[in-house]
Amino acid sequence: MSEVMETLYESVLEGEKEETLECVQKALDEGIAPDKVLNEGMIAAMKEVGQLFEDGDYFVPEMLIAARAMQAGLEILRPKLVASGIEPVGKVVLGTVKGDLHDIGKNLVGMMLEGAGFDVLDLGTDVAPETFVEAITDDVDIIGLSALLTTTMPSMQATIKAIHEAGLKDKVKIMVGGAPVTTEYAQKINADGYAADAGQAAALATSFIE
Ligand code: B1M
Repeated sequence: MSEVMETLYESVLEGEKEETLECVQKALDEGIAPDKVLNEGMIAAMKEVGQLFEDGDYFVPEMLIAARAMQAGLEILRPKLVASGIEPVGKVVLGTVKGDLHDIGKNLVGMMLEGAGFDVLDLGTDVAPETFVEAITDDVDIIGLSALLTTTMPSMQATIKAIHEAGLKDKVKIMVGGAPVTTEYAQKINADGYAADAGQAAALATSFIE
């Protein structure tokens, strides 16, 4: 790994926001591809943050400052990940389900969807099933549900159930994702598809429209 990528990794790991910003910019200036900066510098560091938390070496505050550093760095990457001037191909309503506050992955999914030409309405985190239902207006094609906790995966099921009960299931496609979610779980809760990462989410959404 190049020096700047190593420093980026360490900056996210240690939650050094200013240094993260500098490193992302420097890496791009050095011609390192945005997806490499993202995956090898930042996402890899967040994985280690998760491992340190699991091992009892990091606590919630450390996870939080690492997340803040990553979010800041993502804003520099945003224009590189999001294409401009494309006619919208469809509209996606996106959110992290009820009880869950993790939003970095969801935000990345949103950026990649925008990059693929979708209009994205981001409802944020801790989104109740009825809020998703209310957001399904005539122009909405896809609902994207994100969950990072095993304890909030049932909120995905509750949301899909609420969409069914509102008589809107045939109107929209529903895709789900997030670290603990699997294809099997997606099938079990009657989602239309599962994506393992933000790139796959954009490809899946495009396949729904085609
Ligand atoms: Co939390 N946390 N956290 N956390 N946190 C995890 C998820 C955990 C795995 C850490 C661990 O123990 N190793 C663990 C969950 C265990 C479990 O349920 N199995 C955990 C826990 C336990 C908790 C708390 C309960 C801790 C506590 O309070 N005791 C608490 C819960 C709060 C709540 O939500 N109610 C909590 C809190 C937090 C912070 C707030 C401090 C912070 C979040 C800040 C934020 O998001 N703004 C945080 C963080 C940062 C993490 C880790 C370290 C990193 C998550 C992340 O951003 N990853 C995480 C450990 C880990 O994941 N290894 C952890 C980077 C991101 C790019 O990846 O989100 O997976 P990810 O998104 C990917 C894919 O999953 C996919 O695409 C994305 C991009 O490729 N994807 C989709 C995501 N959504 C998708 C939707 C799609 C398609 C694909 O379609 C719609």
